[in-house]
Amino acid sequence: SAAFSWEDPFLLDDQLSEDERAIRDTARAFAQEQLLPGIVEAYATETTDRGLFERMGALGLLGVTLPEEYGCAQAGYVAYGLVAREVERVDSGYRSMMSVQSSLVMYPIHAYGSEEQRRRYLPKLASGAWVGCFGLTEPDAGSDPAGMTTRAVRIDGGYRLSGAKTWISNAPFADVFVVWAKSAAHDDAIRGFVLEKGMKGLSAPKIAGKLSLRASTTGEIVMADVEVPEGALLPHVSGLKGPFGCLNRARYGIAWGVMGAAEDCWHRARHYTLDRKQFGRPLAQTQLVQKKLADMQTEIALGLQAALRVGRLFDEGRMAPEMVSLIKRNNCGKALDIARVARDMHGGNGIMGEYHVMRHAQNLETVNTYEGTHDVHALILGRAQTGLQAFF
Ligand code: TGC
Ligand code: FAD
Repeated sequence: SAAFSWEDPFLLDDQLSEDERAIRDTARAFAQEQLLPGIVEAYATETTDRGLFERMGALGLLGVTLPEEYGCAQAGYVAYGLVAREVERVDSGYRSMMSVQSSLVMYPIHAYGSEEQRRRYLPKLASGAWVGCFGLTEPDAGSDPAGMTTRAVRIDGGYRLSGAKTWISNAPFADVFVVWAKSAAHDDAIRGFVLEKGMKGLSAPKIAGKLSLRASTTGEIVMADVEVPEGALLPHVSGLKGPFGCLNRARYGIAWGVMGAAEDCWHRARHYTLDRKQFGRPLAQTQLVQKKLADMQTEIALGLQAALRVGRLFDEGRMAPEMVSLIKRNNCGKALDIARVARDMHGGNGIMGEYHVMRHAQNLETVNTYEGTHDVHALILGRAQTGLQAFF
């Protein structure tokens, strides 16, 4: 029989190609060497280093799945997932910055945009010279984006947009805004528009004081009669399937990413309980602690294996959105549980920034909520197996 690898119980590493391992190693070195050293302070002071986008871009970590002709790595979805896992091993906020840029801004410009839009935006987004954001959620339309009130009306030579988006990652320093609006010129269908910083009537105030995801900057997008040219419309998609097509990719990346955060919590809890002695023995030599470590190992091994399977299906063109709901929901829920337990296992030290686990737990509260809450994904899966719509 083979030797058991406690860190990689199902030998996930063996199931990756050489190219996938190389991208994973690049992302890991970047995250550990360039993200980890500053995260405690960035989180405490609620600051985002915008220069991180350029550093990620230089290593080919933005828009990983898109074609080389636009400056991207042209790798598969498994590679994209591996990058998310490495970045989120350090902080969910950094993975958020990367996944919004890749899946929610670059992907729709590539999939739904004109050739002119691709050439104008993708190379600069791939290099990190420009930062993008994605505006779907509104103050009164979160889980139910069909209830959005942002409107586009036709004017001479283009459209006029009015409305407000909220909870938008990267918005306060974004150069490019992919915004979804009901378009009067298209029978009130939801259409995508690409806006640029500096347009008259466009502003993106920061939402300060978050107790979660503090290293990622979040803001509103306010559109006070913003006039855009015809070329701002994403021509090749209409309806909610536009934004959902982007969300399928981002949610998939999150399913990998949260496993990275969970692994960090698990390894730290193992290390801490091996070192720390109470009642004359390492905490790790108690039955309760070993059960917790075994639960963490089990859920992470299963969650990663599931994410890998969906990634392979993605690359084969066989992904169904419900598969993504299943892994987004389950992996986020399990990662959040693991982070809370790891915090507990660190005792009093667990509340300190330098032990990292409480920051992961705080971050995962957001990750469990955005991109479709834990319960919304349950309703998607419930609908798929009963045929009954239970949202309303
Ligand atoms: P429903 O009637 O189910 O569908 C409307 C149209 O959309 C199509 N569709 C999809 N297409 C592709 N992929 C999917 N996953 C799709 N789901 C639905 C569907 O076929 C239909 O097309 P058509 O042509 O027939 O019109 O829509 P509904 O209004 O009943 O919505 C149901 C529900 C609750 C599932 C959906 O609205 C939902 O998923 N809500 C959650 C909202 C959400 O995830 N928001 C995310 C905002 S972005 C964000 O959080 C970024 S954070 C990123 C970060 O910082 O990392
Ligand atoms: P609500 O929809 O009001 O939900 C509140 C509660 O009600 C939840 O528990 C939910 O599960 C539950 N609920 C809702 N409907 C039902 C139902 N039918 N049955 C039972 N329970 C239900 N959005 C973007 O567009 N772009 C971004 O970049 C972005 N970044 C974000 C960054 C952060 C830090 C955060 C916190 C959010 C971000 N979001 C973004 C928004 C995010 O997608 C929404 O917060 C999320 O979709 C939930 O919407 P809501 O907050 O309005 O909650």
